[in-house]
Amino acid sequence: MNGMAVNKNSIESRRESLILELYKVEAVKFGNFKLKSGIDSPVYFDLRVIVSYPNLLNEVAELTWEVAQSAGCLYDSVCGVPYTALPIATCFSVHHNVPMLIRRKEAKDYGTKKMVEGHYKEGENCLIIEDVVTSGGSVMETVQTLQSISVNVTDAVVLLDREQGGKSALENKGVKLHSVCSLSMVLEVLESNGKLDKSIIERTKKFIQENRFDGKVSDQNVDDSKKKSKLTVFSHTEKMKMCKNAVLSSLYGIMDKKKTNLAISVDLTTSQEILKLLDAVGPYICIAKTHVDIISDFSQSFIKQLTELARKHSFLLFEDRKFGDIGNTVKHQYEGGLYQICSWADIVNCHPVPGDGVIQGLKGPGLISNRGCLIVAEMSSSGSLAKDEYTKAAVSMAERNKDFVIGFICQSKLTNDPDLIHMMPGVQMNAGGDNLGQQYTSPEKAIQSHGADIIIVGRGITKAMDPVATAQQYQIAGYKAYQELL
Ligand code: 5BU
Repeated sequence: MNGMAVNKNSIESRRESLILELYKVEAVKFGNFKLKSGIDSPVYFDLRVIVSYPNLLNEVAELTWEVAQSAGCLYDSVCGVPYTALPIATCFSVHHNVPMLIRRKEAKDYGTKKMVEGHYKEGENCLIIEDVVTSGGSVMETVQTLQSISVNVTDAVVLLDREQGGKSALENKGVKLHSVCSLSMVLEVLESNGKLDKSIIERTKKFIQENRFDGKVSDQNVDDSKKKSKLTVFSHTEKMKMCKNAVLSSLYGIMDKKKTNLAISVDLTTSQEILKLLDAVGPYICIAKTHVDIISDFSQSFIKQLTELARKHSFLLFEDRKFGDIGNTVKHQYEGGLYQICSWADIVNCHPVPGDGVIQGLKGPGLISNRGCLIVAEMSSSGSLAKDEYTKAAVSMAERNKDFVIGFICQSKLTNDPDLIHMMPGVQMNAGGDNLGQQYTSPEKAIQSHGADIIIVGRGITKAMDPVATAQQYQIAGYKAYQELL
């Protein structure tokens, strides 16, 4: 059996470096994530990525071994919980000459129908290795499989204990859980190294307290899916700090400072009407959305005045151009022609229908000028073809291009990723639509039921008797709906 003394101090300092490294490679992320259990969590561990960093994987395996040694665990073999912990267990096994067992998730449906691969002796003791423990359910599944072939389990080592009750739940079943780090340790290290804001720390701690499994081992895929917690919603300030894109971060900053999630769609057809209205509603909006190709007297002088207003009132400019051609064409349409959109619009949008080329075409000039792009993933108009698989493909396209894509024009919440924002058109206080297919949702529903971060309102304001007072009403309604979610 294995066992050897280990220097505890060296583990402490290596733990800290390990946490910083895991944060750096985004194996630890803060945002809004749906767990397998259906619970929305402010923190997510994706330890699958460590296989891309051999030194890090090695260090994880070494610390796992050292924790097992300092806890005095005695074992004849080691078994990783499939799949993320398999490479950790493999390194552990190879470096310390400990035989490994592999647990199959499903028995082979041919041949030997084995649940466990590798040679073992009845009555031997196996050490379980896991990446993250929440309720302890996955560790317990592996324990039960091993017990079914008469292999004993007394100890398990986990890289990260989320401290949601898994440790005591496993102890109730006779399995001692030892961890390389705990979630509190992760928060402490990231806070003391200036990586996380106090509010994120507090929110995460609150989440852990409110989502404990209280000593019951359960399979998260089954039991826990029934006990969904309240949706964890991040404030604009928190999102501003979490998101990596500069355009998005400045947008969240504006939303927070001006207390608005209102984008006006200023679909008027003369320069003067647009400039006059924007000067008046400027204090209530975070974005002015334009269709410059409907302006009858478009000129570069209009653009100069528009950008001055944006600066004066602190709002972003979004040209709703909906690029939808091959990369080479959209590149010219974006940077050249009459409108030279890239030179002044902070945000543009595109249809995903041409494939990634449309993003690649826009990205060249866009990134040079620090711009952001939204993908039209869903539309507000009746009979829209942008749904189901098309919308899913739009989300993947955004995820692949997060250096330039900052979110979606959509009608529903498509992701919890703080780097991707949801902007929803088709919003009016009066339900219904127009006679050309537009369909309206109220500001409250857009934010609270459809998951919009930003409401886009056009004629609800521009055609109102008093557009300025109405814009303020939309600002208040939209912001109140958001605050109620917090
Ligand atoms: P409305 O007046 O609030 O209906 O104007 C909505 C604006 O949003 C208008 O400029 C449309 O071109 C734009 N829009 C939309 O209404 N629905 C969509 O799905 C998309 C854009 Br994409």
